[in-house]
Amino acid sequence: MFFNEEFETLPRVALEALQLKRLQSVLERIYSNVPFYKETFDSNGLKPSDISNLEDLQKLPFTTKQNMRDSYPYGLFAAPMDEIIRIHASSGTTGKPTVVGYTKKDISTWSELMARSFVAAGAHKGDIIHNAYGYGLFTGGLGAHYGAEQLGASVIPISGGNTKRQIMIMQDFGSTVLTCTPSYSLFMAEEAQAEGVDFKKLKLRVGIFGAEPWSEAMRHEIESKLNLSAIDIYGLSEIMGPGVAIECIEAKKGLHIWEDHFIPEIINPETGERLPEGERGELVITTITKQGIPLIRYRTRDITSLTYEPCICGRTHAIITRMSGRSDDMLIIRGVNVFPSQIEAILVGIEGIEPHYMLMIDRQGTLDTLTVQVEVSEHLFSDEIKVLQALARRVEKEIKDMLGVTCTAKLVEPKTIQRSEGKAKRVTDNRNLQ
Ligand code: DLL
Repeated sequence: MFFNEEFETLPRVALEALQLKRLQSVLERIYSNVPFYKETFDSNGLKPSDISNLEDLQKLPFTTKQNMRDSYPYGLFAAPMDEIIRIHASSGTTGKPTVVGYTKKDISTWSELMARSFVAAGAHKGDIIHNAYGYGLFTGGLGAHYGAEQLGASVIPISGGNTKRQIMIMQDFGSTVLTCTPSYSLFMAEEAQAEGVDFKKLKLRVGIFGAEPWSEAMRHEIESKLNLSAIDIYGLSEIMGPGVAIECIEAKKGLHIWEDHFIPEIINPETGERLPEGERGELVITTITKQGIPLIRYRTRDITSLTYEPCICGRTHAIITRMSGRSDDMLIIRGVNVFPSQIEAILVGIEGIEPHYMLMIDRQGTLDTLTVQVEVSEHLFSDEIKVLQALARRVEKEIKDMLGVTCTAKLVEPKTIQRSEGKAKRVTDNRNLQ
């Protein structure tokens, strides 16, 4: 089953011809509309017309999250603000988020690609889609919502949280498709069990899970606990949001990336060189239809591999394998993206503690937990316990307020956190997601 059969099954030659045409047009557009790209082209002695085939894409420099940060908030937009109808944002490496804007056409493309993704995952018109991705600046909620409507399914815009109510609604409303992060689905299963609700009696048939790394082992656990078929969905706000790539239910082996809108490449994250088909490296994506904020060779930092082998589902679009990590230090804790540098920036601003810290991430049951160990200043350490407790609560509150992540702060004696002689190791991740 397809949502847009013609485009999802375009023969390779036609697909590549379409990519080139769209690439050339987006290059012209950004050269005239985005000063950052004009300068990048000019300083490399390039003109959009120098790109005469898809291989030439490699002549162009990468775009990074840092470039987006430098042009905060709207500097990379290629459309005037009166054509931008939606703004989303995700965590940047410091306190400032990465901002993206969508024109009307961008929202309609995104809706179509999400609708395609739903169909690839085995959903259809008539399904009741229980959308527990968060609604807000995060792209998960609204992305899945618009796609579900485009498909013509009934969408329940429940968003995240209030798990008991989620389970009641799933039961009473007869939800057939669940969309949320994989870890949240397992938490739901646990809560349901505690409430005496048997997932086997629910109507759920398919779960579409993404926004954080998960493993094959976790897929099996989810499938057996929730009694549904679990599908991996990938995306990132900078490129669009959810629905950049999705597994098909027929093969469930890797994710089709919608190549009529995105050109994927895999590079060696150290050298930037393009890697051959099948080799693992960092995924780089060029958007070829976006109007609001087109990005050329955007470094996703996600590690995967790419193959063009035909798939039994009939889709001709390339397949990326399950993400196996990141080439930077971004952590995803309960679906929230966090950079250690953001936590550091908060700690540095709090009187009475030192900027020596260690982040410990564990998985208790199905939920991620974050513990921030941080050293107290000498002059405070001998102070009464009440003062220290108040300080710990302040650290927790500031991290929650600024980053949206719940953590436990553990204050430790001065000079007890190991100092490093090279690259500091500030994170211990015990979740074992591979
Ligand atoms: O997480 C978009 C999304 C929403 C995708 C709902 C899927 C479902 P960001 O908040 O910008 O956007 O985070 C993007 O999350 O670069 C990956 O590191 C990670 N990520 C997303 N999907 C997957 C996945 C949304 N299926 C970052 N497997 C990306 C592993 C994923 N990591």
